[in-house]
Amino acid sequence: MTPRQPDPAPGAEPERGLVVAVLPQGREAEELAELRELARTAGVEPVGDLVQHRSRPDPRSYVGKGKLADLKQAFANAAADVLIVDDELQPSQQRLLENELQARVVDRTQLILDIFAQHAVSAEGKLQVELAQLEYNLPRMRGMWKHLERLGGGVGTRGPGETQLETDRRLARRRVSILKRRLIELSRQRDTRRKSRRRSQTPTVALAGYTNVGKSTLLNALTDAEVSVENRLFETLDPTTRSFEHDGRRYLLTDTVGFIRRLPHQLVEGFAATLEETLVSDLVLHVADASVSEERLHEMIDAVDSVLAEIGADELPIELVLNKIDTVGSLTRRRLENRYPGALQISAVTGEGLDALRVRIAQRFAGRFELVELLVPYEEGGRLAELYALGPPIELREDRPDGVFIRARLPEHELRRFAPFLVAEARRNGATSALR
Ligand SMILES: Nc1nc2c(ncn2[C@@H]2O[C@H](COP(=O)(O)OP(=O)(O)OP(=O)(O)O)[C@@H](O)[C@H]2O)c(=O)[nH]1
Ligand SMILES: [Mg+2]
Repeated sequence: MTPRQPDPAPGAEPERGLVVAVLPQGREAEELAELRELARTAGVEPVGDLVQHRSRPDPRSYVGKGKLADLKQAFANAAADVLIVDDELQPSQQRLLENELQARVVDRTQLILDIFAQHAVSAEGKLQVELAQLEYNLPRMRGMWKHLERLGGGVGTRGPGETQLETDRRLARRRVSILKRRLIELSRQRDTRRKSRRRSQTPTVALAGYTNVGKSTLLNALTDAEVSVENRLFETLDPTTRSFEHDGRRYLLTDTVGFIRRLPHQLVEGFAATLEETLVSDLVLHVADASVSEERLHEMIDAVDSVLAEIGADELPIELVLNKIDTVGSLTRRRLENRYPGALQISAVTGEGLDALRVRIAQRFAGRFELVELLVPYEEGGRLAELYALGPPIELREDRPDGVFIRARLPEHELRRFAPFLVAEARRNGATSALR
């Protein structure tokens, strides 16, 4: 696991980190801002930075050979303890940099994995992080035993270090398969819970979006949830589902883990089960942060779209919601309106636009249910039980001389089953569904 100690005790000096990025020209301001934010969230104070403009990192030393001297100088000048690198390093690049600087080098993936490790709360979240960490560490284990390898020496013999390395690798691989099995088991249990939710026909909405855009704040604002909200990255890792009512109908709303550009693949894999929560929803609210620059906003929206595509959620109906609209003026609002026509502008903090959002969600589902009036004769009591088992919102029930009169919203595909009892098709709910 990672050697760094996160979240220093109050009063203790946080570690000092120099951040370094290899980038094409013109992108550094925002790229570095995000990397600094990641460092801070992980408990490292960014005390300096260095950017090299290149089309791609140097395969040996990440920054170019010539730039290495500048890097050492900057590291010393900033009195840094640790180097934070914007990309995932090859194990050999990491070793070379560590040797050059005589200090620890943490790459972007490790940084994100660390943050996830600090924030994992549920047993499942912890397993997912452990799995991702093991998958990150497996190809990097060789370095850990270097000092022992030297003891073995000799041509054709394996040093004790190598043996130990093999043992460790085997143990790690075994642990990986145990973790995978457990996660599959947990995912199955989740599946069962989900199925029972499906049976109840309650429409499910997932909140997806870049990290720190306000998904949890929105969940809290729309439901009575008390999910933790923090101005830092990856506050939420575990999906939380709560319900809210609008116009007599119940909806389920699920908060999910935030995305980030270049999400480490170990995490996409490890968190697949959690991300599945998004996949099985009926509607995805893609929450974006309107308080950042338009370029950054666009980039974040793109990053989320590509993760959604990666997990196969891009075929679901998606509704873009621009949050934190309280932080921008009328000019920006109009510009955003032009750029993202139809996207609701809301503030989870002030409550602005939340009524419109509830209406929008309801409209999305309107066509899936139909308001009907049924008269079920008393001798057909079994059918009445079936009806109740569907759990539809029942607006009226009256015992009449010739049977039980029911006014309810039925899922469209169940209508035929109850057709014989239809009294009259009640007024349709207006809006046609965008879901079909
Ligand atoms: N001004 C303003 N701030 C907001 C709004 N919504 C959320 N925030 C702030 O944005 C920060 C992040 O909010 P969260 O709800 O934790 O964001 P999240 O998307 O759940 O973040 P992760 O769980 O880390 O992915 C907090 O400091 C919130 O107070 C909003 O509408 N307006
Ligand atoms: Mg959150």
